[in-house]
Amino acid sequence: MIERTFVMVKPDGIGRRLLGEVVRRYEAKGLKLIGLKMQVISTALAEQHYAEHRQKAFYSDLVSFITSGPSVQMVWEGPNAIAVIRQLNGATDSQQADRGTIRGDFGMTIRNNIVHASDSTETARREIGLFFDETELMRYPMPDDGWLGA
Ligand code: 3AN
Repeated sequence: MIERTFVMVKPDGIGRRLLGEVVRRYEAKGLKLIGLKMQVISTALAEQHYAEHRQKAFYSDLVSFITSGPSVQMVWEGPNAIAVIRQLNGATDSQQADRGTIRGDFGMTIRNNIVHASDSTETARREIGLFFDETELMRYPMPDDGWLGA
């Protein structure tokens, strides 16, 4: 099934100049970029984004980290894009993440783990809606749409 998923390159990823590396990996895999923006996200937006973690001990740290500098928000599209991108990102704890994944190759901690990506169709819909208007999402053909099943 063709899915859309929300990805954020967090302030540590931007600060370490890893944006291009993240985008390159998703593009090389065959995913399609349909939305892109950069901003320092507000505390209010960060709290909405991480609402499911409100009760967790690391919540306030998480909100202050994600708002600490510029981050890049993206929407990617493709067959099973949600699972495919989570696989490319690797396990949440960068030290446990497999080598060959973004977190496994570039991360050392659970908080500074470079990227965020939606974990289900429901989350993807919610997160895309928080950061993008439908008019900001591009519809355009790719040469390989047919044989990718897209
Ligand atoms: P994922 O981003 O892999 O879906 P979640 O949703 O379990 O992971 O966690 C959301 C974010 O919270 C993670 N990306 C990570 O930055 C942060 N986080 C998770 N667990 C911890 C922890 N024990 N200490 C600090 N930050 C954490």
